[in-house]
Amino acid sequence: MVFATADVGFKQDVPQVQNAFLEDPVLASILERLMPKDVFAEITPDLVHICEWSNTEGAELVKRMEDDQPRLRQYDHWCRRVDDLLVTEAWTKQKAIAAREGVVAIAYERKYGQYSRVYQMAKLMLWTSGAGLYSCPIAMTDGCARVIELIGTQEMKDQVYSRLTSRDPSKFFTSGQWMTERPGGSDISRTETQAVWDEEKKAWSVSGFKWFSSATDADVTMLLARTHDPNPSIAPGNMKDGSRGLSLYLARVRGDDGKLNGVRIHRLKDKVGTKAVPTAELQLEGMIAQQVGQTYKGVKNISAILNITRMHCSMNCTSAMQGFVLQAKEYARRRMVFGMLLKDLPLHLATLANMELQYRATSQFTLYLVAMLGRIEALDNNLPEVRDHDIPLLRLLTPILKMWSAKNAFAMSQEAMECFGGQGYMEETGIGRIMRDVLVNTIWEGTSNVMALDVLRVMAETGGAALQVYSDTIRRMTTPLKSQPQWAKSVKSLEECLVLIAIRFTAYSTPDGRKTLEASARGLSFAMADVIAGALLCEHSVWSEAKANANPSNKVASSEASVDKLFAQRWCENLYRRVDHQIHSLGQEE
Ligand code: UCC
Ligand code: FAD
Repeated sequence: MVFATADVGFKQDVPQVQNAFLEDPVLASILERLMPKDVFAEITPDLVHICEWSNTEGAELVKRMEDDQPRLRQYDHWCRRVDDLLVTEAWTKQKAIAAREGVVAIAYERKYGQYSRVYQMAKLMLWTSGAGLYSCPIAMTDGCARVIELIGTQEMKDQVYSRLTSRDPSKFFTSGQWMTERPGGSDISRTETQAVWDEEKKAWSVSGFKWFSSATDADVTMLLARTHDPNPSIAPGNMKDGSRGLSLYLARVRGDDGKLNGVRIHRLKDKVGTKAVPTAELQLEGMIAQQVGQTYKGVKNISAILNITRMHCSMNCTSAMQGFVLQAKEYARRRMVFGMLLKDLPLHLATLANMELQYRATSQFTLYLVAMLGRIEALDNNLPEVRDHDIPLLRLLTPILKMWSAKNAFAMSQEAMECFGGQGYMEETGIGRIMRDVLVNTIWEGTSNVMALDVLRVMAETGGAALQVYSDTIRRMTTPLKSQPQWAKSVKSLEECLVLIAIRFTAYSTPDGRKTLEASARGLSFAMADVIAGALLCEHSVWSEAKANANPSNKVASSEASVDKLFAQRWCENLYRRVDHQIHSLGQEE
């Protein structure tokens, strides 16, 4: 008789996603729709390559970054304060690879004009599984580059922007973003950090305490500080209270000699996830900095970073979802239970289908906004479609997408873990790490409530015009479906949802209704996300069907078209009930 031992007996076939880009029809078909044929063809080899890298060297680096986390050596053996931040070799290597792969540069070289952003973000999405949380400093670097591009001085462009967007590892700079202080991160109006003009150094001297700094090893940082005005008539103590007393500053974190620029690393944070990232509390004492943009316009000026990094958060969530779906499907093809493969069991299949539906909706919504960002960055902003459509719509939808994708990605991480049974709960499968890491997207770069309130800010600032653009856009997307009976239920559902959303905003847009509007803000944002995601799934399905019809012998295209339609209709037909619940419930919308 042979007994099972560690060596003898059943061994589970190991699930392995070989190449996320080649194995996932969703991303490729969205890119194909959003880009001209020649651009799509030209970037495809790079997307295939980055997946190969992510699965091999990248996966190994992520493991090493997790096993050997950053440490702080605060004093040397002579009791001298040194504040040595010790990051792993793997983390440092990621920086060089990020530069070589152009994960920031692609967006600013604009080789493909308005499509450059889509290319960059698609690459980032596929790079993330091999980069791990190195995507965090890259997001802030991208945001910093955008601010300098928009409002930086020529000197900042020559000395900093050129390095943030460089492909040369020996020149490449990363950036931090220091906003949060002990009195508040959502509300930065009580910021204690101060900037005083140093006439001798002809620069600003910044002092205070920054409560969270993720990219503590960054080369430069953008930070907010309360500006000392030499004119005492401005305010008592030469400073203005509140967030409108803050200005934006750019500083080197270390000098050319490697010494910290007026920074003491007070402590490294002990976090639930993002363990590879050296997040610290920082004491600033005379950090030499340059002001960026107008005095007292700090919040407005840093918002360009926020809007880019929030997009990175959504891309990070989309990437995680893609991984969950591909891995869960792959496991279902190999794991036997009750004499059958998981993939053949109706209930498990339904679980996988729900995950895939959420992933499809999220990738549509994310890439839709990325394409819009690309147009704003590359085209003349006075073009009516950019000025009157893309700019207000991107402003409205960025916080909605950030909040919605973060909540949904975390929820999906739990489902993905369960799909692997007990193995899912093991650190070795990596789902636990991604679950912890993806969770932070609900908090950093603004919590869910702050995102929902940002939506109300946009509504108030535009007097409802942004909502009009949103509704008109969705109606335009569904117009081609109206004449087709098979789409009647979906179109009706989308239109009724738009009415519900508009009624809710109108009803509470009075001084008396403000509190109720605020309390419903999350539900409204979720509803708006679900509706536009539905319209985008429909729009994609129409495109997919046209592609299949244009080439009837292409069996793959025709099967993809049927699947696209199935998912779009499934999403839309359940929508009205969900949206009705979301906009009438307080805080139980997800
Ligand atoms: O968490 C952080 C980094 C972690 C690492 C992240 C890596 C990402 C990786 C992803 C992939 C892995 S850094 C800290 C992030 N902190 C936040 O996100 C702060 C959250 N709080 C907010 O967003 C608040 O809403 C505040 C701070 C913006 C509120 O400030 P105020 O001063 O009270 O706001 P006001 O007075 O309403 O707005 C001031 C001005 C207004 O314009 P003007 O001056 O023309 O009236 C607003 O319209 O700023 C404008 N504004 C904006 N403009 C405010 N927000 C925005 C915006 N998002 N876009 C454009
Ligand atoms: P609070 O603002 O105190 O929020 C507490 C609760 O109040 C939340 O539920 C929030 O949604 C809610 N809330 C706040 N305002 C309102 C309102 N008006 N109405 C209703 N509810 C509200 N910051 C940086 O500047 N740089 C960094 O590099 C950085 N890195 C980070 C890395 C990690 C891993 C983490 C976790 C955070 C990081 N942060 C960083 C800080 C982060 O941006 C803030 O923690 C976040 O913006 C929330 O601010 P807070 O911690 O002060 O929470």
